[in-house]
Amino acid sequence: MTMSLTRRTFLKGMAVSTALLAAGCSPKRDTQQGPAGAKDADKWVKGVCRYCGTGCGVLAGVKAGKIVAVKGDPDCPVNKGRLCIKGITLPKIIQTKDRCLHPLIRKNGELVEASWDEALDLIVSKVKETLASDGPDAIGFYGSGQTFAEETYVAQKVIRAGIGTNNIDGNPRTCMASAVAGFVSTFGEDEPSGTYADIEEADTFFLIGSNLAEAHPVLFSRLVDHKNANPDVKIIVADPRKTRTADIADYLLEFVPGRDLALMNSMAQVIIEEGLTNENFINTHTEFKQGEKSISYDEYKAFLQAYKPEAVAESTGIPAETIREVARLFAAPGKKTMSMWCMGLNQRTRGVWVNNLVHNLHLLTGKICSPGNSSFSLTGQPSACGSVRETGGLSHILPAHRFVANKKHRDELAEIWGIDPSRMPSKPGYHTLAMFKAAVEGKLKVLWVMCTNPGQSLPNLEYYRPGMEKTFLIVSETYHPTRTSELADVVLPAALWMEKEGVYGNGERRTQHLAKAIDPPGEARPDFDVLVEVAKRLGYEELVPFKTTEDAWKEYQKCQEGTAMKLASYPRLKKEHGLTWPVDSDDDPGTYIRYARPWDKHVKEDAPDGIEFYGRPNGKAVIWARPQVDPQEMPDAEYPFYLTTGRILEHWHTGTMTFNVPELKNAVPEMYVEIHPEDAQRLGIADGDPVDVISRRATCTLKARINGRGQPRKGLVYVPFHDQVMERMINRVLLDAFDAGSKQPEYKVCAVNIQKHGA
Ligand SMILES: Nc1nc2c(c(=O)[nH]1)N[C@H]1C(S)=C(S)[C@@H](COP(=O)(O)OP(=O)(O)OC[C@H]3O[C@@H](n4cnc5c(=O)[nH]c(N)nc54)[C@H](O)[C@@H]3O)O[C@H]1N2
Ligand SMILES: Nc1nc2c(c(=O)[nH]1)N[C@H]1C(S)=C(S)[C@@H](COP(=O)(O)OP(=O)(O)OC[C@H]3O[C@@H](n4cnc5c(=O)[nH]c(N)nc54)[C@H](O)[C@@H]3O)O[C@H]1N2
Ligand code: SF4
Ligand SMILES: [Mo]
Repeated sequence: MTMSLTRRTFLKGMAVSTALLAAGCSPKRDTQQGPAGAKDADKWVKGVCRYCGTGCGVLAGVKAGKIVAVKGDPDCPVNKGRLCIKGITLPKIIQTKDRCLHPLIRKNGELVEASWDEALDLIVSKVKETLASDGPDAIGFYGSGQTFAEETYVAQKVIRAGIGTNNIDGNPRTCMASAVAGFVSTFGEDEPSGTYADIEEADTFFLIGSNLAEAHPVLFSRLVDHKNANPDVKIIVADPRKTRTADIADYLLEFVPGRDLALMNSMAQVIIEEGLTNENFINTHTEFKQGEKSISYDEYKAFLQAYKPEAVAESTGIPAETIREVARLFAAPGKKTMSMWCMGLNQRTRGVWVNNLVHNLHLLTGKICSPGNSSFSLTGQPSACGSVRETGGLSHILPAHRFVANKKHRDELAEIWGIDPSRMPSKPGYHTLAMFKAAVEGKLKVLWVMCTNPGQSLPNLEYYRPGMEKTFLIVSETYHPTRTSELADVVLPAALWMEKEGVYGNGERRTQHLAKAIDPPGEARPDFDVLVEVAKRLGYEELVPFKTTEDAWKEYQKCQEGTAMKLASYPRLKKEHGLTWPVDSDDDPGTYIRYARPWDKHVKEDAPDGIEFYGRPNGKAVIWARPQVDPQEMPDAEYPFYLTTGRILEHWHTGTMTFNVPELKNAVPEMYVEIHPEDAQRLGIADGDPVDVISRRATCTLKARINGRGQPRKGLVYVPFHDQVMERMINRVLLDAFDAGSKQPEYKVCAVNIQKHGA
């Protein structure tokens, strides 16, 4: 090895280590991280990190009824012992001064302490009264990708078969709905074909609309390790903002927000024009569609002619030659390509279409359904997949990937549940924004919110918050006050992470069990127990014959029979470190790659190339012709900037947990607005100056951040949405447009003006 090579390798190693530290991860995989308390623990209880959809396995160290330390589970294949800064500091979310310890009910305008009996009686009488006066559709449940699967399973069963409405939705609507609709419209079934194991197999990575370094830090660390060990690995990052993820990029496409459709159509055009397609794969495993109708391959090619790189260079802000280079890299013969994306694509009025376009690139090149070839939608919450997409926790879906609109599916469930099919409501319920709008309009009289904080996380809050105040609002929460519990009529104190037993399902189809390690404080109770008790008090005993979460799991497993979404049993989940479904028998090790043999046994034995997209009637995936359509609200003379919002490493959503951890709070005590240096200079704004961010809906005042960890392109500003202080709650400023197909809100693009505060 020459000197210069050694030096180059050393420098590269330095760069990736720095990237790792920026992600808050230890660079060494096998380090048994854990705070000082680790040596005091009497026992270690197996669980999963409370935060992101990565789904890192954890071991919680317990002493005298308290969690004294957390370390990464070395046997969990997701993280192999590694954790990020949020995972390491988990014990500190438990004992805090704002834990909600007793039920509260609103009396004379004030929330006052009450007994559980009093609180539950009030809920039951209100529900019965509303059923009599307004019928079942005046009642709704808004859940979360952070509950356990058993909790949402019970909630949706009681809402549907008990109350008699499909008005159950949840925050995954704000997060994953476009990914779900993207998978279903392309492959006929939800959830990705590959798993995280593809990271170590791939040669090329296409990260679009994902800030992996801050939002999925341990996956980022796996990618960094892989690139470190294989210097030829190439990474393309497409984001209108230079983020920490860009630190490891070979290509950075800092394009105009909302122009992903044009960008990916252009890549597809280059791939076809330059003969980089896999024609055998296209002919055998795909078909083409545009809108409602089928089209030919030639018609698709003709459609793409408008997206030649030269034609979209200006509107996307990416030079034509760069588009060609990344398309060639993506499609390079003999190389394996993995795409990963998250909210930059999903949270858009064309979220479904833009998901389709990533799948298109994989289908055109045949880079899917084999190790390292993966069209992988990253999941945000720890159990958005496991607890909501799989259990039927949205208004249009039923357990095990069934659909409300499908009578056969409804009848199957009625049979499993032992109820008359007429008790299964057939009308799809309110999606998230429709549900909160119905509250504003006085049509929704009772709303139960569990494990989510819509009073802070919905868009256009000035419009929706009064509706939450007006409706009879029940809030199941671990902390009080929050921006939602402050609006409640009843607050039910919830047991938190590791204070209850249940199952999470992460973004790679991995189902993992969390054991109970400690008792909840005060009178806090697991959400599962509360749901079961309320159902009983409402007279639906026969729907909830569950003493434990395992009882509910067993019934839920019955719903999975005959589908390809088969999950492992409790005894196995307790013993093993997560299993990726389908898990078809008690000795099945789980499925690495779906739709492909030898891994997926649901594929016909004689399927050509061992591949079958069995979710589709003809076994073929769809390549969609989807045109560029701009976001709903574009900058104009009065509101000349694009605003986008998102996350930072240290904080989790509405901050209820992470602002309780001193290390995380002190790292970033308040949110800010990132501005491009030229824009700032033109407006006389210096780093740290207070800046008004003004939209048609509201104004926030935040400190300017220039050349910070995220650097937006010119004409774009960025605000993380974690702040709880009203003047800095950016969701007041956001517009509530949503995708017509997925109903997911467009959190990622709206128009604002900015000015120095007081100027
Ligand atoms: N630290 C931390 N981690 C988290 C969370 C958290 O709150 N904190 N939340 C979890 C959850 S629920 C989720 S959903 C995930 C979200 O994970 P990510 O989606 O990775 O995070 P975001 O910051 O919301 O957005 C990602 C990027 O989208 C970019 N973007 C904006 N507009 C566009 C556009 O038009 N096109 C493209 N391509 N990109 C655009 C933004 O600049 C941003 O860098 O994170 C999960 N992990
Ligand atoms: N501006 C902007 N807004 C966004 C987004 C964005 O990118 N930009 N992203 C959207 C996305 S992707 C998401 S996922 C949502 C997330 O938005 P939310 O779900 O509203 O945010 P969280 O802070 O995760 O809320 C979870 C709540 O559950 C409580 N909790 C914790 N554990 C338990 C438990 O076991 N039981 C109960 N009952 N409560 C518990 C926590 O204290 C917390 O208040 O935000 C959406 N809003
Ligand atoms: S990467 Fe996500 S799941 Fe893993 S420790 Fe960090 S927050 Fe937890
Ligand atoms: Mo999310």
